[in-house]
Amino acid sequence: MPLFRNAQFEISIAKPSGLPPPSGPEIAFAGRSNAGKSSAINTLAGHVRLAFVSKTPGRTQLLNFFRLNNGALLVDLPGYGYAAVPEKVRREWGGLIETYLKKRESLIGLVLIMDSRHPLTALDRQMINWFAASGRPMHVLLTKSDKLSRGAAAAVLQDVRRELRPLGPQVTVQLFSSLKKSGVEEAEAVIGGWLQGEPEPAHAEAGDDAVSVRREQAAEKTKAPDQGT
Ligand SMILES: Nc1nc2c(ncn2[C@@H]2O[C@H](COP(=O)(O)OP(=O)(O)OP(=O)(O)O)[C@@H](O)[C@H]2O)c(=O)[nH]1
Ligand SMILES: [Mg+2]
Repeated sequence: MPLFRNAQFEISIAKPSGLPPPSGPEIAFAGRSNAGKSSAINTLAGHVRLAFVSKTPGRTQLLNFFRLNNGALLVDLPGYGYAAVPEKVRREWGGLIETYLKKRESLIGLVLIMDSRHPLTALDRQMINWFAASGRPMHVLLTKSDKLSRGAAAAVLQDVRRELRPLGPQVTVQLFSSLKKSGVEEAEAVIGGWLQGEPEPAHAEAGDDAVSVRREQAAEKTKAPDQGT
């Protein structure tokens, strides 16, 4: 069974105080508004309308949690960088995203979505550098690759990989298209690897054991410098 099949909507939250107690490893999807985060979640899940997709930027205004078969959660974050959102709302979202990414002990990795036609904006770079410093893995999906020629897409992939290489091997990059459903297996392999971690033989089998081990590891990792700031 592919990792993301049968993902189920679990909860939406509007404020950090609404965060449910951790109940499984979480993988967040972040990126500029309209980059294609919700579409990527739907594509990975093989489900047309799991996460809400819209032509109007700023559609996802809440943190939306989707539960996978193996107990892990995907978290669709509101997009950043959407200028038309009133300043007050933007600050609230920013606060919500930042609090979640900084404090959530069950967050084991970040999927960062960038439109392959406009990668590495200033806000993307901020997010990438800030999150990479937490030591947790990050996988970049250069999405909407269907809008580029093969050659242009390959060039973008190479450029972004080269730019991010100094951040180390925990930052990985691939092309993705929700329209063409391309890149799904590669993304599943990377995210599946995070969920399995580097299991010790005693915990090698999938299921609750692997998940709780992973959660403990995630909790360990977040005791890094970020905590308490
Ligand atoms: N051609 C193409 N269009 C895409 C792709 N992914 C997303 N889109 C389109 O881009 C628009 C935004 O997609 P969403 O998935 O809602 O983007 P989002 O990042 O979740 O946006 P916010 O929730 O507003 O931050 C929609 O019109 C999608 O149909 C893709 O891979 N290819
Ligand atoms: Mg969205």
